[in-house]
Amino acid sequence: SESNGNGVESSYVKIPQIKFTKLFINGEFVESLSGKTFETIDPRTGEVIAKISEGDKEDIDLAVKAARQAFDHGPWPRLPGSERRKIMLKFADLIDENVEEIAALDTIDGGKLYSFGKIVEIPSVAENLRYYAGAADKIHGATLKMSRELQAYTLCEPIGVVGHIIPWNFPSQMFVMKVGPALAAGCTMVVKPAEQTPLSALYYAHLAKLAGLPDGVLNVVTGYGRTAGAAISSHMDIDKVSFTGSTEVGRLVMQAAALSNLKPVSLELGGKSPFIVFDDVDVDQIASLALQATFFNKGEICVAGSRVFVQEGIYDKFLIKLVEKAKAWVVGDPFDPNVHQGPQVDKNQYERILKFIEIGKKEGATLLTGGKLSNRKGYYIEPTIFTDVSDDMTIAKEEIFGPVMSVLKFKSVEEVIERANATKYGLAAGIMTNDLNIANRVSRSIRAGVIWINCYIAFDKDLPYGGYKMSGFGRDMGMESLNMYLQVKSVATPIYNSPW
Ligand code: TXE
Repeated sequence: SESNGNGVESSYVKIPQIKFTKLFINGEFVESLSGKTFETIDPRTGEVIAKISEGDKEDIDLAVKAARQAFDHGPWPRLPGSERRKIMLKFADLIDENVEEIAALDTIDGGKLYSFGKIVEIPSVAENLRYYAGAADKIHGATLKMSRELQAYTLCEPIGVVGHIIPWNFPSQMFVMKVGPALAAGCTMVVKPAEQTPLSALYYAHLAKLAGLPDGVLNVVTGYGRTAGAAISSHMDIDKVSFTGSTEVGRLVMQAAALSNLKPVSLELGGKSPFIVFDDVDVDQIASLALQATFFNKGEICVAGSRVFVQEGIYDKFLIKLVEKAKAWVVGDPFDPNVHQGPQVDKNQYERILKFIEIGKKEGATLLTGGKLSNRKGYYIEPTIFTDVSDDMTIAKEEIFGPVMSVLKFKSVEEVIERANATKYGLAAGIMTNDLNIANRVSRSIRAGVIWINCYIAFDKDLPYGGYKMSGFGRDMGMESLNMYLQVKSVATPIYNSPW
């Protein structure tokens, strides 16, 4: 087994040295002003990986000053889009050249599957960046012929200094899906990664500098939410905040924005998405998809399809398949290529999930499989399936953010639409059927930002996603997300003696 010299080991891959542990402000890695650090933990063992600089309000102030200077006087927003594109493409190439190291960082920091990171996730991070690089020179306003006497055009201008507050479940994807469009738009920014997973964000800052990004354009301040995060949402000199995280904190962010400079916010928050299975499906295939929908990334995904509604005609058959497949779902070291599920991100989340499982049992749901800890060190939980769940039980209502599925039986299309919508959230929904009309009808009836028909967690750089209801507002990914970092200016001029 290989160690990083700090006690972090794996028998499958070489663990990289941790090269970046300080704040990245104005193009330099610097200690926090207080000199304080926090520990980032390997959830496979609970051991400390590294001590990371703990940024607070005064570090955010410095980072904002750098970003402000880079926006108000620096070259970045003024460059032709094609010049921004060039630097972003270089940044993407550097990500590709370091895929294994980045994937390993997210695995030790967040317990994420290494092979998925290496083969799918990190390469797609580079691709997402290229997608927005390609947009950088195609940002246009419109020409308006308003009347005989007035002509106008619109300019799409970068919104200014952006604050990105990101969560720990997809440290790399979240980073690029916020930073990519903001860079293309010509914004400058301060990123606060989640305290659980700061390693890859600092690594990206280093690569951005290597790619030639001017100083001050991208700043990364690691630290806690209630200090560094809160300083971003209440900052008077930040022009927009983009937040992904819990609904509870989303509310705080919006409140702080309102009470400070009324900066616009976009919020991507929690979910409790329905995964609806109609009688006509291939039971074996859709049971596998249901497992992915709930247990992918250990259930730590905002769009998890954790309310599995199954139509009564196939209900019994479907349950048997689900349990059979859940028992074959391998929990273990996320570096092991045969493992399906690694440890939960940290002790807090782990205990929170176990508490939900206890509540499920207490409220009378039947635990079909899982529910116990796997007997290894670290924050591992087995894939857990509950039946006899009623819509008003806690486990059917609250986002668990762990590998816990509730299976619910339904009879008719009308009934399942009503029950699927009976939630405060509206992030995603899955509709499994071969009946085109049912698929179309249900897609239009569900109040959620993403509908997947006969697939689930099917993301693409070109597919915008975001919430309805208390899952938030604004759209990440796709060209939609570019609009969050632009503002429209109208310029009007009179025309004298216009011929027409
Ligand atoms: O989230 P937080 P937590 C949900 C999920 C999970 C629960 C709690 O249900 O179990 O939230 O997770 C920063 N001002 N999601 O507590 O606190 C924080 O430092 C400004 C869903 O980890 O919302 C981190 O960078 N920022 C979700 C980010 O907010 C603050 C992904 C998210 O952390 C802050 C994560 C404050 N006062 C959790 N307090 C999704 N939608 O995918 C914290 N932060």
